[in-house]
Amino acid sequence: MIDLVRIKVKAGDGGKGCVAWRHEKFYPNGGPFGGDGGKGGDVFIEVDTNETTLTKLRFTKSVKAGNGMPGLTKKMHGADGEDAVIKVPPGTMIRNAANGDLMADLTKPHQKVLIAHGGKGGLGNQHFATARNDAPEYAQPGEIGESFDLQIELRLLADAGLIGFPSVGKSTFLSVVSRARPEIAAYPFTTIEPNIGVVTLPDERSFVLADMPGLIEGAGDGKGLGHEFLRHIRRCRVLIHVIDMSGEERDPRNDYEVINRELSVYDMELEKKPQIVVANKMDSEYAADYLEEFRRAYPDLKIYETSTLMHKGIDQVLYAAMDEIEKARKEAEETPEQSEEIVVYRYEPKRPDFEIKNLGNGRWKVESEKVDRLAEQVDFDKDEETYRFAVTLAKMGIDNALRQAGAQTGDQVIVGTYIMDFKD
Ligand SMILES: Nc1nc2c(ncn2[C@@H]2O[C@H](COP(=O)(O)OP(=O)(O)OP(=O)(O)O)[C@@H](O)[C@H]2O)c(=O)[nH]1
Ligand SMILES: [Mg+2]
Repeated sequence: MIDLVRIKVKAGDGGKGCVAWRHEKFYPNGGPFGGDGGKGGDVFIEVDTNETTLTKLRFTKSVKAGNGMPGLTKKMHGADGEDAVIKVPPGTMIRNAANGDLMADLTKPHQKVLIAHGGKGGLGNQHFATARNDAPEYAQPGEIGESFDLQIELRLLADAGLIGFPSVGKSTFLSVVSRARPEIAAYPFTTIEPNIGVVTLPDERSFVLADMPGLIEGAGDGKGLGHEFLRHIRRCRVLIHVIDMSGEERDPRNDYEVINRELSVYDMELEKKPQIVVANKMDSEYAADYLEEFRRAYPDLKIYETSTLMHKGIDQVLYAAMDEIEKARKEAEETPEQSEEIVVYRYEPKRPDFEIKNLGNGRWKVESEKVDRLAEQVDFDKDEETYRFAVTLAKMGIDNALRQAGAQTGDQVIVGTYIMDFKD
């Protein structure tokens, strides 16, 4: 089962550099004094082990980091924009929705990746004084922060697994506590593949629960549906061991011991997993008697009585499971597994920064989000700003591209809403 959400993220833009002059008592015509703009905030994604599903993100349409503030006079830096952090459960994969590229694969507690870089702040005019020009009217615009459409996906792994012999009521349990609709029937091996549901407690804590196909004697050696799904059980933090107390077809004590033996035959580690023991079908005629006998056999065992059919005793089981899961999550956080490899991919934009369109009759258009945004910040009435802008375009390779496309001196080039003359 895969949980999937889409979110737009936008890192903050850098603040504009400041154009200012020193005007002080002893420096009546002081030099350029404009400070730099602040850096735009970054967007991070961080693993939070308290999360198990993407439910909280389902209604988040977009996440935006703060913009950098413009530079100030007296060479003062504008404030940096605030970072934004999106919390996700471990096991979350982040893709660029535009092309499906994997940007990050988050598996470890507290793992944090920078997904969209904030723009650098623009330099103030103090940086642009030269021998020939000691009064530069120019300060840099801030860089635009990166933005992406993200596809966030999570393969749900069960926190808790329902185990027990066939027909003890595992699937019924799952159907009562979640929106999962597994098949339920009076014959054994109804469940062939685990079903998964998200359980949300009245206090809003939640975990992922799976029912399992019924285990039988010899399952650990591959009998019945055997190994196939004992593998799934290994990933659960907690096992809910369901026992049929009706005594109609089964012997509860024998069942309890056989299942535990099969777990340890398959994998010694399974035996150590926290187990919540559930005496089910307590609505049946002789269940109380069987339970009494069972308790006598295991006086120290905590046993939860339920009737999944009558929806009785269920909440206590869920709270107990939740507590164990939280304990296990904390432990996993303190002793992270070393075996799994961390894979982090950093996204490299592949799209060219601009495209040249020939409109005919000596007219050309530069199509580029980056250039459009830059152009928005340029005051074209100021020669110096216009000149700097032209230099930036040349540095981006736009002049060359125009030349290669066949532009000639005197042609018109449309950039954003501005028209420039092309000079070869
Ligand atoms: N009397 C009684 N019957 C129950 C209770 N819970 C489940 N049953 C019945 O037991 C039968 C088996 O239930 P399932 O939930 O399919 O059992 P399962 O453990 O998932 O079985 P497999 O998938 O075959 O391993 C069904 O006929 C249920 O109606 C209960 O609390 N009381
Ligand atoms: Mg079942």
